[in-house]
Amino acid sequence: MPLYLGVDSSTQSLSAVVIDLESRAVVVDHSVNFDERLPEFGCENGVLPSRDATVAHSDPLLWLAALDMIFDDLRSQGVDLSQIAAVAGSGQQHGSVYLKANATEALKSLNPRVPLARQLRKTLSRPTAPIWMDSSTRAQCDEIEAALGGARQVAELTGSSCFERFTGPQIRKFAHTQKQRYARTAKIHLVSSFMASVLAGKHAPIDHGDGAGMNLMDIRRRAWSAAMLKATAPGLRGRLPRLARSGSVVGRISPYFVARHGFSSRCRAIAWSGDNPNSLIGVGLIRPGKVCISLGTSDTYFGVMPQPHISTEGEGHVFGSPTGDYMSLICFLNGSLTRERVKRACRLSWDGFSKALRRSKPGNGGKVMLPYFFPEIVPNVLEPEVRRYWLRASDVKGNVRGVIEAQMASMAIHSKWMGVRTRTIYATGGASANREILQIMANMHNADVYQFQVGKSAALGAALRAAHADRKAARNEMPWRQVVAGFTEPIRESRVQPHKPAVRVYRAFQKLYRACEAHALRGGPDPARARERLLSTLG
Ligand code: ADP
Ligand code: XUL
Repeated sequence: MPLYLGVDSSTQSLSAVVIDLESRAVVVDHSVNFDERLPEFGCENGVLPSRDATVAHSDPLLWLAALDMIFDDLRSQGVDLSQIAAVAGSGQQHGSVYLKANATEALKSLNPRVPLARQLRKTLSRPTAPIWMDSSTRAQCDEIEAALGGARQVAELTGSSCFERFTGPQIRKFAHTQKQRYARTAKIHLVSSFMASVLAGKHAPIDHGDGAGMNLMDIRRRAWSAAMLKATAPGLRGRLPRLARSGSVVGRISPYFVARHGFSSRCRAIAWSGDNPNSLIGVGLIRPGKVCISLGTSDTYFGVMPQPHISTEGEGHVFGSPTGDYMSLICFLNGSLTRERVKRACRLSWDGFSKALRRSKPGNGGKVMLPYFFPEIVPNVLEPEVRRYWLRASDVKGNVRGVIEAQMASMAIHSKWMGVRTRTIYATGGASANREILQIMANMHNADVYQFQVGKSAALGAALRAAHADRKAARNEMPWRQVVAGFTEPIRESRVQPHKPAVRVYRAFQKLYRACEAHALRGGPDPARARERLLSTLG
């Protein structure tokens, strides 16, 4: 029976999920953690050290080394890679890889006796890749928006106003500050299209899902926008790959993977997409109605939309969905790494963290944290600073509850523009294993929350995309609902229901949180009155 492989190149790890479509079984679920397995690349949590807190780059060679490593791992676990009919993938969104003209030939003639990282090193025109955590391009965002007539115009055209981490502003910064390297750049890939190019042995397209995260694609026409390219950098058109549907077949897998890792030469290489569009499929969101919250390195809140519905206040994005619809998404940078900071400062294990949540009460006795350990995307905070209201830094339970209530309140507040009345939330990503966190999510959103068997929704979504695309290419297309059936149902018994008294407390808490946010970020009035009102609901 044919197997399908989904690979997810994320911030902290590379994951692989292999599925058997016939028996609806996940046969492999495996990850390579960058810091643990490839420390020689000098990254921390998958990011290169930087003196400037707004700069976040990673090493494309690290991702290549992880790709060779994960296939070695799978074979040593007895997985027969020759049974894989098609492979698709998922990349952390927005990150970009800069290649010289010699990349075309190098990709075509990969030598199976030499590791990928070693032979592709010479093709990089820029040794590092800016990733989604980078917030160093505010000036470029302002310049691009000004050229287009304002942030709203850019949002209407591309699905998002200019965001610092988006690829267009990143390219503009590179083109202006490193002119010679830009001149030597022949092709600019996203993480997704770069990894797909390596697997296919030729330049792969950028799909509409990930292309929408660049501030370069016309979201309705799904084509490069001439106005955006012009406002971004000179000579950009020729440096970008073509755009394509997310189910496009790039070609057969490169002979490198056949000779070195035992793939079949018939294996199809499918276009990759961003991690969030892949996760949408991995949690079975093929129709509007439900939302998913992914608690990974970033926390994301997303759902399907038949038509683009755009946030004009800069709170979120519209991307293409792999089904051909659209998806709306909000990304919070202070996700897992921020929870880890609090956990570490309080010297707790995850069990201890959960215990602290169980032993403290909704509303946190009126203590509030604004958890900007890192620059934040929504709301926009460029200079990281943790703000505490009526909360001492030494209060363990208060800080643990403070960070989670802040993250959940921020999601509830900043997702209002989507206009979705959320009754069911699908939770995924590493921290979705934590039921105490999910209880706060359920209470804050007044919604049922469900967990999934496979926490790696992006890699699973990629495997399902591979299956869908392969069947279509073989003129044996299967509808999406049939492709995802049996893989993406949440665990029924995992339902976390909202507690009504806590839901009431959180209505007042959200007002207090909003007031603290306005006070800290916009010089708004003292939030003491909002706190009084919360304390009166706490009784
Ligand atoms: P990525 O975005 O890199 O794919 P994952 O979705 O794999 O990340 O999530 C990894 C994160 O999950 C880790 O950084 C860790 O903070 C978090 N995590 C793992 N177990 C728990 C837990 N029990 N409670 C809270 N967070 C957890
Ligand atoms: C989405 C975003 C992150 C990355 C990394 O816009 O920036 O979710 O995709 O996971």
